[in-house]
Amino acid sequence: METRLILFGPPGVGKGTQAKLLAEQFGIPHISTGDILRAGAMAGTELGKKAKALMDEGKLVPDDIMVNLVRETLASPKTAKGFILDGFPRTIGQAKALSAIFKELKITRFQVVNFEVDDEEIIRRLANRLICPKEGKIFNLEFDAVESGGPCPSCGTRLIQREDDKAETVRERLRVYNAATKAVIEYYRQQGVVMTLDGTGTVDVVNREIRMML
Ligand code: G5P
Ligand code: MG
Repeated sequence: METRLILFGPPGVGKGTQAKLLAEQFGIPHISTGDILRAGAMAGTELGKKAKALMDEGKLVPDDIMVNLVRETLASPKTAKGFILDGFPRTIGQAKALSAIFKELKITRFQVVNFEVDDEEIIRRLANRLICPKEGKIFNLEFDAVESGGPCPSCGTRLIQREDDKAETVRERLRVYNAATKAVIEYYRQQGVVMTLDGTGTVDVVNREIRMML
């Protein structure tokens, strides 16, 4: 049976970390709209340049751009066995557009995993996050053996902090989440597809909990 998941929640709750693990465990693609935009920004594409300016300020990229990007990605045969959507949808407009895309693709079964972590912990996690700019791997200074500017344990590339993980940008991202994104969960609650999860454990504990819920 296909596994189709939407990982939902504020910045820093662990969507990317769990999406990467689950993608490996289930052998299905991880579709992170943030990763796609960051890759475009690194490659210097038109979309990437436009998105980077907004991302660096903690603002959302316009719905039409995001919807086209996700429509194209989901239409790929690689998603035949399922997929893990991470960071999309993020507005009611995107959620409605995704329903239309699912209809076009005859997708009727999917689940939304709603991560909950309090703001204080989110701010702490993002202040301690490092990423590998090459592979997008995610680390944390508190529990991974990494240091800022040090090598990625898997490929040796110099680890960096995300531009939008500066304290003031994190505050703006949380504001945008509360203003524009949070309400999306109600849209899915009405469809009876939401599983809410306490995201405050360790990465392994959260991973086990998600797999038990599915
Ligand atoms: P992104 O890239 O989608 P956000 O803000 O949704 O960014 P973010 O920051 O990537 O989410 P995350 O993926 O939820 O957070 O968290 P993570 O990276 O896995 O983990 C964060 C830290 O916590 C890491 O250090 C990790 O090691 C640690 N951690 C993870 N899990 C656990 C755990 O279980 N326990 C503990 N103790 N620690 C853990 O979007 C970026 C920007 O792109 C644009 C917007 O500008 C957005 O701001 N964008 C869109 N715009 C419009 N519409 C869309 N759909 C868009 N998508 C992206
Ligand atoms: Mg992420």
